[in-house]
Amino acid sequence: MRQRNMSPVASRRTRSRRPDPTARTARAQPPAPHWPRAPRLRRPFRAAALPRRLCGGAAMLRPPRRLPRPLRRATATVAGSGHRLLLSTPIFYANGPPHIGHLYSALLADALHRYRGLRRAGPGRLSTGTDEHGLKIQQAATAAGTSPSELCERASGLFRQALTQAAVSFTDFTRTSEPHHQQAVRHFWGALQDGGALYKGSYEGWYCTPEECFLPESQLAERRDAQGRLCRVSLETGHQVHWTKEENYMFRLSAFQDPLRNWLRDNPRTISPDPFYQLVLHWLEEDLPDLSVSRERSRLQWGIPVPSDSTQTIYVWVDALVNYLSVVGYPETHGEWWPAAHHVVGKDILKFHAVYWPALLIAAGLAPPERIFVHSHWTVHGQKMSKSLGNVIDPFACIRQYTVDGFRYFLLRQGVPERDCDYYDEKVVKLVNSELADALGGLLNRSTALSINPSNTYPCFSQSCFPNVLDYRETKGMGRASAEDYEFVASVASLPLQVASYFEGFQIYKALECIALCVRQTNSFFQRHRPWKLNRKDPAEQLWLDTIIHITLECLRVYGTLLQPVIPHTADRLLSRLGVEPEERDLSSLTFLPRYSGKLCPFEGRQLGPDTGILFHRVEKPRQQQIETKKL
Ligand code: ME8
Repeated sequence: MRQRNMSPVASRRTRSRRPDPTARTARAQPPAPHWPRAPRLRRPFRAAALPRRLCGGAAMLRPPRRLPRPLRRATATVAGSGHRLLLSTPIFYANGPPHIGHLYSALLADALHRYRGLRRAGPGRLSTGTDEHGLKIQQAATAAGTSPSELCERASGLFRQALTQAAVSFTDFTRTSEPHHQQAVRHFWGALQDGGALYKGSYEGWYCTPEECFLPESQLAERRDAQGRLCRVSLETGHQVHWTKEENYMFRLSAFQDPLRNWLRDNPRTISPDPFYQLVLHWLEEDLPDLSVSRERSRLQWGIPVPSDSTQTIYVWVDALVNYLSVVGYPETHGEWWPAAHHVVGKDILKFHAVYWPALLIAAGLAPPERIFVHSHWTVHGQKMSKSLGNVIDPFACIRQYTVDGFRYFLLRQGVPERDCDYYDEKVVKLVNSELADALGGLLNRSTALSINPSNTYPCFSQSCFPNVLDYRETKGMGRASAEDYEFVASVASLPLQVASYFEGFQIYKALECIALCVRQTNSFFQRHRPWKLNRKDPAEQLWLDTIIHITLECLRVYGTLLQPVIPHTADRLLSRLGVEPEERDLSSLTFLPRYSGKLCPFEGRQLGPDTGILFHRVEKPRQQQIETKKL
């Protein structure tokens, strides 16, 4: 994993403390077991506790003067019912076109944002954008024979277009070249300076331009370049590094080691999944050198000048991170949103978000973000995606080939945040065809076929066929449902809570896995009872037939509702076919099979929506392997 670091200018020994495993969130008991074998549930989201001390252990260096009072407010603005929440994607470097890795980050954030909408959890924003300053962009523009601003204009447009085509429901798109963002960065710099968190120092180290950071010796290797000369490269990415020596402004990062540790120990769910939380704690056990936060303007012109020192340009990472504040109106109106922010980031930029960003925020008198969701990377046929290998996968081509929903489903169902995932076309075709076209589409098709449901209505559920029992092993002689049927409806009944718990823990792929399993079980249920063989003229058979279809449509309603954050268009078609009105599609309307417990079912007897044909068409592999087609 790429561990970016700054200069070894100031470092100090730290005490080694292991995290207290008992501090983890306790698990709550499940609700009353109305259905047999309900799964155990996680406790709902808990308010973040306050950091115990703000600048503990910072005695060696001058700690920031201004105390971060808003930290105390952090507890009051937690995401939950009725609260505001800012969800964010990283802002993407505008030095090249988007690829599926970028899209994956954005889709994860989009699914969380849409899911929150389903919960009617309160006002929410989804921010994204482009990171347009820095040496990397400056050099890319020179190489392309264009100006940085023109390059950024084109790249930013492509990112916006890719996200829009992929149905990412972003509410804000920040370009760091925009005046309002630059104003926010200048203000933020002023807050750091006022708080005593900056000093000017001579600085030297190995700089990696593609990663826009300095790397310590431990993260370097030696390699021969094209001319056979020995050169230093980043161990992780293989990019060449260059020795850089200049006068820079330094940020007293080392003064924040204890505050950061305390913040994370007190808020163990801040970073998900857990292995990344452990990794950050581990980083905080090691030396935390101060951070160079400016570059000489003579080397880097494409960036925001340091206020009151026109010989220096603000470090691109400080500039970029402040997008999370500028988007919510910093320095004027951010208090309405901040710190209710959840950042989705790739593992490559975890240190920037979980160490540097919170430290910068505290130093500027603000609270750290509430949560950081981390994901791993997509590789292609086992290799890292890179322009030089020519294996970059173009999201535009994938959407064309597999449809928006097909490709969204693939990335979110197959992407596992904890580990890298490998992309190849056969995998997309197989997954999307089996789970969306065959299993889900087939189920809708079979259960709404005119041959078994000629009235095209949501039929009635009969309790005499499927009696409400406390223990299904005692149903002998009662009704027509088997033990397997009881187990199956129990698993569908528990699905919304399982999905909620997986979304909460940033395991969207697991939520989709559970849904896919239930869809398979519903197909088996339908197949097992062969409703097409039942004699509609026999009133008893008709009751059972109606009950089978009712249960199947209820299952489909649950799947359609829960799949909205991932496959919004297909879910919309599915719910429309079932006659579910737009206002009946949120989670509060998701009581599964209410008639089983003797409650009213608003859908019973209702006319189904019009048949608009196949729910999801099978997809095919492209003739040639997908390679990047969009160019800047
Ligand atoms: O790092 N697989 O921008 P970026 C999965 N501008 N996700 C990937 C990926 C891959 N192969 N490659 C990239 C930057 N990503 C900075 C961010 S935020 C204040 C500044 C995802 O364009 C991953 O989330 O290099 C990565 O962090 C993000 O794209 C942005 O990458």
